[in-house]
Amino acid sequence: MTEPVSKGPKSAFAAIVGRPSAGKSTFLNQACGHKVSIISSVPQTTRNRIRGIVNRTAGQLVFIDTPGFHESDRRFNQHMRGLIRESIRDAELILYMIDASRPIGEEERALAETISRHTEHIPTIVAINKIDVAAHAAVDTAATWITEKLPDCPQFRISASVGDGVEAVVAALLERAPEGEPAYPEDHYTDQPPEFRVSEIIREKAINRTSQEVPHSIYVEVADMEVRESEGKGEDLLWIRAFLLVERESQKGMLVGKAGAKIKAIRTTAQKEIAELFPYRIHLDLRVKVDPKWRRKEFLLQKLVN
Ligand SMILES: Nc1nc2c(ncn2[C@@H]2O[C@H](COP(=O)(O)OP(=O)(O)OP(=O)(O)O)[C@@H](O)[C@H]2O)c(=O)[nH]1
Ligand SMILES: [Mg+2]
Repeated sequence: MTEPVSKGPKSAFAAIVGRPSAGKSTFLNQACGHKVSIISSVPQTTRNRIRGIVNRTAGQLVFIDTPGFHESDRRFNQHMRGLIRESIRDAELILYMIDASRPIGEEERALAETISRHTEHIPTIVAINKIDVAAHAAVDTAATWITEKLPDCPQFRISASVGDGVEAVVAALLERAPEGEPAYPEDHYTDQPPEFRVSEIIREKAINRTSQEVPHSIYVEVADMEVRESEGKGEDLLWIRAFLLVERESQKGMLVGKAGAKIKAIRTTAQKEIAELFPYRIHLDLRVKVDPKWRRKEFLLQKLVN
């Protein structure tokens, strides 16, 4: 007599890896149904490992969104590559995201090589992304190339921003996930502390309004968050004081803008999005400050928390 196949709930940690701007964070937000990770057209938007939780009837996936894999000797980039390697090592599943709208270059080859060293013991799914804008021929080229590099990994053609193929990827990952109890309660979609989510929303709004090297030079520090009771006069207020740190004096003006127009736009759009997270009215006090050393400090802090 054969043993009945057990069909318990699935539970796994899945690392999302890919080059900068491949669409990793966009995928995570689509799969979670919430904005968990910030998005921009600027490469290397994600700087930390962001967890997003996906609950389906078949089970739970905890996705780890990672910074884009970028070959560079700069210490900060080396540090971010370290985060990716650690995420892969700790993961039970890997989702490898390729941007089909860009040619495969050295960086993609280096990443595929890194991933290939893990596929034997970690089930890996490849998502060929941006099929809404990539030429058919480019999608086919990416698919052929990946079949050669990672022959045993199933491939999916998706558009993370439109949502096409996202559920198929989630289902394929869940199929390969081990059985187990969920790591988080089923109504959770992230485990990020509120201060971190607030700082990331502000950073996104600032990145999207600056250009050249400025987006990479921005760091957000939430100095204070405090609920002020309305004493019967409507909704309570969440008062937030935050600083936008830049590395150089010249970058300060670029964030403040003419007559303060830019910082005002950053403040109001961030405030609106923060209001969707909390059951309070929001007051965001946002100031720009120069701190040439934030990168070094962040580097040290990350070493402590990651
Ligand atoms: N047309 C199109 N654009 C996409 C798609 N997915 C993501 N994008 C865009 O690609 C850019 C980068 O997306 P992100 O999700 O921030 O990419 P990422 O891989 O997280 O990037 P890093 O955090 O910098 O590594 C953004 O402008 C997205 O809107 C897609 O399926 N189609
Ligand atoms: Mg990202």
